[in-house]
Amino acid sequence: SRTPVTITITGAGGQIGYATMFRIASGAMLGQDQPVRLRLLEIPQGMRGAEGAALELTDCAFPLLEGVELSDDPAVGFEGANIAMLIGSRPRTAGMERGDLLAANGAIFGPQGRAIGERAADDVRVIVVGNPANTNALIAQQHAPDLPAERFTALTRLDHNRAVGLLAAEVGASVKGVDGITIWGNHSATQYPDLSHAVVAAQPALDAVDREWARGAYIDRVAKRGAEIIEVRGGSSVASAANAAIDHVRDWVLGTGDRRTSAAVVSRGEYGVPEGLISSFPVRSSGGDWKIVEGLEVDEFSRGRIDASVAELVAERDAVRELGLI
Ligand code: NAX
Repeated sequence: SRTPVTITITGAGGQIGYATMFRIASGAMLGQDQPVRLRLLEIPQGMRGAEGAALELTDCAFPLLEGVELSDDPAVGFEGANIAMLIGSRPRTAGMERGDLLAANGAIFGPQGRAIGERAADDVRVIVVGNPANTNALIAQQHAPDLPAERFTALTRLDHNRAVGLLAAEVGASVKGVDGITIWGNHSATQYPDLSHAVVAAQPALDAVDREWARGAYIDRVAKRGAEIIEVRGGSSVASAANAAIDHVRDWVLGTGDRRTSAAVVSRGEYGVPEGLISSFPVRSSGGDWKIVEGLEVDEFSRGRIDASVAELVAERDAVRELGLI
């Protein structure tokens, strides 16, 4: 039988952590023939929640689950990790300045990145979900200089899946017939969901929908979907966020085939995005590596939207540099 894969989940006592671990243990992420070991990493205040979830994991008697360990010490939690899902963070709360937010997250993602660099398995793959996700991923990556930078990614798959779902609904088509959407830039309100190269129901998306909608209301709806969920549901996106994180890791490890998706990965200068930034791009995965899809035509409208979101990432990077966090 196959060697178990070790998966570390931070923020395991929180909502998204809870919604993620049962699906991983059931085989939804790495497949029905792949045993898994879970490491649940929390801070002391979150340990009871993680302990409770671990009791429920026992009660599911998942055949693929080879073990569950809990810790509030990153050096223990990342030991031997093949996959690290960094969900716990310090999100922005009312009245918080950007500098405070970045400093609080630097104190989390710096030490976690260092622990990953020192303790995790050589093949470790990291996905950051906790916001501000792109910049938190950059901070972690900068603290693990011995690992290839490409192993650090951030989640924009939720934005991507939202963009797919909303396009399919607009056309009255199946999501199976949607491909070629790109989320560009930052996982924030400046993100750019781009239909320029998308297809839906076997035709170019921009022919299937009103162009003004595609480049106006649609972009706003995708970018503000998180706020819409909070307003309607009375709470933030949880199951859909967990689902997107699982999709990201599954596609990274098992491959996308010919289909395209979106992920925030390290730039080598593609599409004019400054080298080293962790920015969302059109991607495919094969052989366990994300590859940015190059050569897509970028028109003037798209150029402006991409540049605006990338400028925000540059400002976040400069701010964490000034704070001495990277
Ligand atoms: P919760 O507040 O329910 O859970 C967060 C958990 O993280 C808590 O149990 C907390 O104790 C733990 N934690 C905090 N610091 C930690 C540390 N240093 N080490 C380990 N654990 C730590 O939040 P939840 O709803 O689960 O959301 C988690 C994060 O996902 C938030 O930052 C949120 O903003 C972010 N999101 C990111 C999305 C994305 O698409 N990239 C979408 C969904 C979500 O908004």
